[in-house]
Amino acid sequence: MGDKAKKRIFSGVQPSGHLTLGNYLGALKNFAILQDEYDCIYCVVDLHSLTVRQNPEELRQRSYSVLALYIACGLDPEKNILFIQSHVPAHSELAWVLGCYTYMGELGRMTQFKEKSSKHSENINSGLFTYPVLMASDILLYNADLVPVGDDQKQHLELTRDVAQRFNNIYGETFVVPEPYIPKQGARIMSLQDPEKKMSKSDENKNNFISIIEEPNSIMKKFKKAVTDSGAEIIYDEANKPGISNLISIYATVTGKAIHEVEKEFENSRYGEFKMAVGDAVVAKLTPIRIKYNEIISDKDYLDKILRNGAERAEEIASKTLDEVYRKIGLVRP
Ligand code: ATP
Ligand code: LTN
Repeated sequence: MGDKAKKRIFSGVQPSGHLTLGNYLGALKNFAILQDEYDCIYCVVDLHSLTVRQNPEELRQRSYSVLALYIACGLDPEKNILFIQSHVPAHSELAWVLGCYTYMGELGRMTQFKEKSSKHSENINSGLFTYPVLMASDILLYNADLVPVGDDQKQHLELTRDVAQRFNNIYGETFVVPEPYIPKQGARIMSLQDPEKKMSKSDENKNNFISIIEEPNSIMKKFKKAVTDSGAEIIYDEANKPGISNLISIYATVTGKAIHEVEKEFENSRYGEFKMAVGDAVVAKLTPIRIKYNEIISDKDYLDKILRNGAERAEEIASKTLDEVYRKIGLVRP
């Protein structure tokens, strides 16, 4: 385990679609908040997105798009390591090793695997099954102390911890056992049309999600159409009012207010008015990000330079961990 002055953070986002308000509130917003206090590594996990069939040209474009969004959301490329997973081969290499320390039973219990297998029943590939092993490799290669993610990734983090502990028990202290960092608010933003389901960037119904770079008119239309519940009160009740509760969560997280403050603020309002207030707050939050994104997305030289630098810095850390692992398990080193 290397010497680290600051605690280290690692997280990643798949380039599997346009990043959503859920990705922003559950993950990216916190990435930016944590960058001063921690030594941060943020990755575009392109290999993970191959578990679902991708259009090659779109995938390439989206990988740049995630990087540009990292920067547009406030991540400083000098301060943080920003890179693409496939640029550092140690991720795939460690994944093979860790796969030999992960049980089929553990992987079969993963909710994301079950959900994605039923959604893509025509393509239940082995990558979908071993996905969490690659994720564990991402995190453990950098000896991350903390992993900021949305609520849906909690189970994968637990598996990562189990694999790290298992390896450490056999071979002696090798990996830092990471902790999840899941925000109190915004960790599980739900779909606008189907609030029982999480907002997901790969949803085929575009009315279900708000993209981070969506135009204000379109954002307002989607909030206007968002599903609400029976009754007229604006109160937080996930079980009986999933639609309104989701909108309250969004408004609270975007404005930094507590749920009870939001309920109070809108106690005399109708659903329609409240939906427009949520839309306005989201537009206000996302507009500067969209403007910054549009400024940098076409500057491929700038983005490529960041990627080269990021991969170099990531590689330096990752190759040391991989070498230590190879030695400990008994591989002959060249
Ligand atoms: P996909 O639809 O392709 O599975 P996704 O939208 O779930 O993608 P990921 O790339 O898997 O997004 O996730 C990036 C980060 O955003 C993760 O930390 C994840 O937990 C978080 N996240 C994803 N969806 C939400 C959501 N609806 N609410 C809060 N956080 C979320
Ligand atoms: N599995 C995550 C994306 C991801 C990740 C990671 C997150 C891949 N590797 C490492 C944190 C740390 C997802 O589906 N959201």
